[in-house]
Amino acid sequence: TAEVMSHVSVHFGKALQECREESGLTEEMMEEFHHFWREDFEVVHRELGCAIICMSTKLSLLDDNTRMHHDNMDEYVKSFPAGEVLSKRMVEMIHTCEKKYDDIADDCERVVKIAACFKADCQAAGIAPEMAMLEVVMEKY
Ligand code: M21
Repeated sequence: TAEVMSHVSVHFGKALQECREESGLTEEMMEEFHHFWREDFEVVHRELGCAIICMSTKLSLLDDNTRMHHDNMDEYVKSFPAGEVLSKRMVEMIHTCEKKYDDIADDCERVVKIAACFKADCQAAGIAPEMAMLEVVMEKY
């Protein structure tokens, strides 16, 4: 499942190039998207939230309220090898985090909190991809 997560992350991360400028996410804040999973990377910058919104929008993963589009996210994850073992769980995990921060009005601020919550929950569940896994998968996309 960490393996599937690494495919999703690497593919999703490709969209960062197109979203750097409009999100204001500098290389200093985040060099490459897969660094998201590094143990020492802190998911804190509001700009990272803006970038995730921009990237998710390009992949049609958000609804009009800037919340996850459940069906599209499920289909997106299923489009990767063995994606069906992760899709439902991932939608649930993200939704659990969304509910925790639903009162934050600023979309970028809310989404970076959701992303940090999602990362922590993945680590706790043992399904966070390891850096070595990500490096290997990066060669495939
Ligand atoms: C998609 C693969 C890896 C990624 C990391 C960031 C995931 C953050 C989830 C937030 C989704 C947006 C929720 C909006 O309410």
